[in-house]
Amino acid sequence: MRIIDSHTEGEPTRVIVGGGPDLGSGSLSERLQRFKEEFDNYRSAVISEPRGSEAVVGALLCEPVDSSCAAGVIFFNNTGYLGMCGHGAMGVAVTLAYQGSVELGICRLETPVGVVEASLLSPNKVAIQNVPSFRFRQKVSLNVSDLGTVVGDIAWGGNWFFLIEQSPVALTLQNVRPLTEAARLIRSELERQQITGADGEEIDHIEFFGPAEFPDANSRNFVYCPGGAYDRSPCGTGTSAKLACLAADGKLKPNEPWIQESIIGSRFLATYCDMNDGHIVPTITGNAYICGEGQLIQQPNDPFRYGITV
Ligand code: PYC
Repeated sequence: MRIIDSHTEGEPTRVIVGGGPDLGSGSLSERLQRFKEEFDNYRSAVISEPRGSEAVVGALLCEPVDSSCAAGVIFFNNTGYLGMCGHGAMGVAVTLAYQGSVELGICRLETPVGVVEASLLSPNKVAIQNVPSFRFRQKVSLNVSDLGTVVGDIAWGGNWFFLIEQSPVALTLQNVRPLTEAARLIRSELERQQITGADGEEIDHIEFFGPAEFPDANSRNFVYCPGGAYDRSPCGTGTSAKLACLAADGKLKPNEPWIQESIIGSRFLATYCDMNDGHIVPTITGNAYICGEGQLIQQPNDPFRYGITV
């Protein structure tokens, strides 16, 4: 498989640009289903050690159904598949530009949860117009053993998030382990109580907020991803879910900028348009950089050619 690696505000994306599985035709959701059922070992080979790491999000490029799109994209990680991925969409746009497949300007990407519009503002700076986002439930109270009562909102930003305004642990990089453990406990409690997103969908991202370190940013976050890794970037879909909550609370107006800082101090600039139907359309801007290019090799006698999996 031929790959191009990038990072968006510190969070890695590995795009399969050649030699990936042939998922045939059909909608992106149908092809995602085929990926899951028939080719999951490609996912683990690309993401799991020894070729990848838990922090990497993979992106398989495929033919779009919508001919206005530059590419179809299926995102995946160390545990499964993602409907959308904001930092990953920025990584894909920058990768396509690096390859010479698209020029600066608008590049539409078709994902299993809808079309996102990437504006390449420079070879590294990308603004993503995300899928419509919304808050589903407000102030859900959870009693979590070892943590006590935590209160959070449930929102969709292309993935399902449980967003906690007051982080139970101080938001410093040194605290990544206790932050990860607190988020893991909250996710398990949501699962135990069968608290879900709309249509019973699993809430697989947990997001904590607190004060920003830098005075010009609005907030700092910590985002726990489905496979247990934390997002090094402020998380595009997580920032979209945050905007949906701020909009629903009347705390942020349409087009008003929101600077979301990540746990490593990198940042996204976010704004939204109100669809006046309970949904908003977020635009998230960040920077992605190419950091590697190459070929993944799977020798037939390598016992870990499909990665080290649990
Ligand atoms: O940027 O949306 C995002 C994302 C999801 C998981 C990791 N990053």
